[in-house]
Amino acid sequence: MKNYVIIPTYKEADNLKELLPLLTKYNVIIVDDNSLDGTEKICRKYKNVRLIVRKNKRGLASAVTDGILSIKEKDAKVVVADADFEHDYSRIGDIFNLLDKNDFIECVKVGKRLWNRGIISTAAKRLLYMLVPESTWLKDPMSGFFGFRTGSVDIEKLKPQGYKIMLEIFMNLKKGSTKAHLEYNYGYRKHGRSKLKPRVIMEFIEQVLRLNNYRILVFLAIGVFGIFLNEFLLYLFYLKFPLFLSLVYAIVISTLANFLMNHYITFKGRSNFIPSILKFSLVTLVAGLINLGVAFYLSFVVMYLIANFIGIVLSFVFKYLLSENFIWSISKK
Ligand SMILES: Nc1nc2c(ncn2[C@@H]2O[C@H](COP(=O)(O)OP(=O)(O)OP(=O)(O)O)[C@@H](O)[C@H]2O)c(=O)[nH]1
Ligand SMILES: [Mg+2]
Repeated sequence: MKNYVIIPTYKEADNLKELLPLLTKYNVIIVDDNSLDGTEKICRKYKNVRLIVRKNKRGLASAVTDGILSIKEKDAKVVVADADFEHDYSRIGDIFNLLDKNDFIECVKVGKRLWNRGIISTAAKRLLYMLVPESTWLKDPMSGFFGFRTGSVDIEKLKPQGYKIMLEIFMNLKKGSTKAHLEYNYGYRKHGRSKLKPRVIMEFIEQVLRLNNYRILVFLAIGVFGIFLNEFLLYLFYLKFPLFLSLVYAIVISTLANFLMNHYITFKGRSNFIPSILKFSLVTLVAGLINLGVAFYLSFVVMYLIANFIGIVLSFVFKYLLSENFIWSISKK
């Protein structure tokens, strides 16, 4: 099976000068976004390097995707790495070896990071893990150093957006794909500057919502619908029954409707009915107590309606996160 090393570049000529001599035994694909810094001249010196220059496109993830699409073989082994020496190129051979028996290899960095980037990426990682539980297999989901077999990925489903192409490829692995981790020593950028812009944070949030299949929005819509259903039922019951009983009926039925809709729509096929409804009842109770506690406590500080609203928002977040990771949790292999 053929091996390829794909490296996306933007203004990395100085790094490429030092990097390409280290990679002469591999088929290298450089996907450059028209850097005009001498990248072309350097690449032309190497017979094993194929250079793709993109004139009208920018973006790391789409560059890697274009590199993958340029591979003609049905199944090939691919390693993706940055050009700036943060990744350990001496491990590329190990990744290719691991790809003999695995479809996907995540390279996990060990070593220090700048503290502020550490905080941002830890927060991003937490958000991702909570909203996209499948991704928790990845130890370093923001990484751009990984390997995979092209035959094990639904390439046509990739939506290259922003920076996180490994995550995108991981989420589009075919069923039954085998995977492994490999640790490497994290290095520091040799030349030039990071191309990371604040915009990537927004792009990342968009990508997380998409990988979450917008379940959080469906969950929210079902919740809002439940409020109206509750009011409507209360109106109907109160025509016939005393208020307290009508309230109990309306609450019980709208809560049950909420469960059914989330079970059969938002988290369809994720877990069995009985355990889900038992866990749901427990979580609903605790969420109610959170709403009550927060609203009551905060009412000493702010207006009671605002206090209640904050309580509602917090109990929503609590209930959503537990829905995703407890009530309808997926089995993680
Ligand atoms: N083709 C292409 N490559 C890019 C683009 N943005 C970044 N790259 C390349 O992708 C790799 C990673 O970019 P960096 O800017 O180092 O990003 P990072 O490593 O995630 O962030 P730092 O930790 O700040 O270095 C480098 O080889 C870049 O040249 C782009 O828009 N197009
Ligand atoms: Mg970098």
